[in-house]
Parts: sequence; C-alpha cells; structure tokens
Amino acid sequence: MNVKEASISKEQQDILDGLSAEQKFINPKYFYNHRGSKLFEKITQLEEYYPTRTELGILQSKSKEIAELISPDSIIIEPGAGNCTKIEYLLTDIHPNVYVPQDVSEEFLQKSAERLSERYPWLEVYPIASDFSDPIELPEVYQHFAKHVFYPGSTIGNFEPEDAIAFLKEMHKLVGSNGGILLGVDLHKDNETLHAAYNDEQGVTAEFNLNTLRHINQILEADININQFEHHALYNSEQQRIEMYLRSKSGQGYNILGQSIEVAKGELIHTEHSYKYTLDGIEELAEKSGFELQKNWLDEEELFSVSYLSS
Ligand code: AVJ
Repeated sequence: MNVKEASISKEQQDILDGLSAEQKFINPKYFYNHRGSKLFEKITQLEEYYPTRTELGILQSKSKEIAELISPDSIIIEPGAGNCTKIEYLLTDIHPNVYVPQDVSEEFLQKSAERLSERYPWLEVYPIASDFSDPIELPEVYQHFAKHVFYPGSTIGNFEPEDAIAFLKEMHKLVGSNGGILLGVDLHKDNETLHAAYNDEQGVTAEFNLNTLRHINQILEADININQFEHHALYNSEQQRIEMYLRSKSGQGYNILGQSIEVAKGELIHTEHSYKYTLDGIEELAEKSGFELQKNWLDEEELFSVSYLSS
C-alpha cells in the first residue's frame, strides 16, 4: 500500500467520494458535531419549525390513549435516542418494565440513563451505545417482554422510501409478533409552511446546513471556504420531500488529501432529504413492512402524526 493511500481513512474516503459524485453529497450524519447538535436544538425552538413542538403536544395530550396500546410487561426501545427527552412525555402514563435507549454517543446515553433512573425509580434503563446501523441485541432476560419501538422526530423521513421500508422491516423483526412501533411522521402540506420551516428568518437552518462543511473540514484536514457556499432548501411537492443543499457561489477547486475536488458556480451539494407523508403513505409504509397501522394521532392543524403500527 503506498504512503498516499495509507493516509486516507474510510470515513475520509466516503466523504471525498460524495464530493466527487455526479450529484455531490455530504451524508446528513455530518450535521451533528457538537455545534451542529446545538444548532439543531435552536431549530426546534424556532417559530417556523413546527415539527418538534407539534409532536411533543401530541405525545403529551394522547399519552393515555397511547398507553392503552402499549401493553404492560413491555419494553420500549428507542433507536437514536439522543438525550432521551421525548420518552418522558410518555412515562407519565406508560410504565414499561424496561427502556432501551440506543445511540452512538455513550456519554449522552450515560447522562440520560442516570437522569431517567433518578426521575423514574421504577423504570429499568438499559442503554445500548452502538452505531445506528448496528442491530439492536437485547439480553435473553428481556426476550419474554412485549417489545415496542419508539421512533419520534420524523427521522423516518430522512430515509429514502425504500430504505424506510427496509428499516421498518428490521424493526418488525426486532419487536416480534406481539409488539409494535410508535412513529413520529411529519405530514405532506402546503409549500409555504414547509419552505418556511427549512428557511427560517434568523438563518439558524442555514447555519446548521453550512456547519456540515466546518465538520468535514475538520475530518478531511481541509479548508473548504464556507463563505463561498449558501444554504438552499426547497419543497419538492411531487416527491413530497424537503431537499437541502449547499450552493456554491463561485467556481472553486480544492486538493484534499491528494484528491482534486472541483465545484462549479451554482453547483449544489446535497445534504438532506426530509420526506413528508400523507396518511395513505403511512398506511403503505406499514403494509410494505409487515406492520398493521392501528392509529394516527394528529394535532388540530393536522401538521404531524404520531402513528402506532402493530406487528
Ligand atoms: C431531525 C432529521 C427530522 O429533517 O426536519 C431540521 C433535521 N433539517 N431542519 C428534519 C432538520 C433541517 C430534521 N430531522
């Protein structure tokens, strides 16, 4: 192996492959360095960004009805649980035996597990620190419980539709025959509302999007000029998805780890899709992944759905 090859990690090569593709892209996981996670927390507080507060309002107001579907003697598994705040909206009325938050950040998980154990002494918390794509393996002692997955935040919308179905099929295998999944799903709606939610006046979403360049500069030891890019987000109503990009303001060229990266003036680097579903689309997701749609709980303005799919 020559010196040049030896100096590039797989992660660096994956990012460079994205920046060399016909349609350049950066994986959305690179939004979430520390600064990006803080920026996302700011986004959830924005007036224009309705999904988070709308979902929390549904969880809070419908937790008793949701509790009726989540059998006692059960465990709740939350892939990508982060700081485990949303589950608390359910714990007032749902008393699972065990809560299994999974996340890549062991530090986040440990702090959350301690906080939850203090607040809910009756709840057993079994944190799993692993990559999102790793299968969630539960100890034998938990196998007899009814298993439910909690997957809020409309994160399901960041999968391409076929990948969303593949993910749900995995979850169907995980929960077995007497479980289910509680999904947060942002709904298809008018362009104006959706455009505003991803193009806020204060420019926080723009900063969140541009920050991904700051993050990959650190990983690639590169100096991609952030000032030569601008945030670009639009609602593709035909595909029913928000598309986020970084648009180049000028022709630019970089030599990164020995690889030449050329970006034309006006060229778009794709950073995220955020699919929005109709209620029929949610039913289709259920049917194609082996679940049965039991219930959609919507807010009064019908912006968002918390949906329970049973196995
Ligand atoms: C956390 C991925 C659901 O897609 O709405 C917020 C991320 N991107 N503003 C979303 C996001 C721009 C958010 N998810």
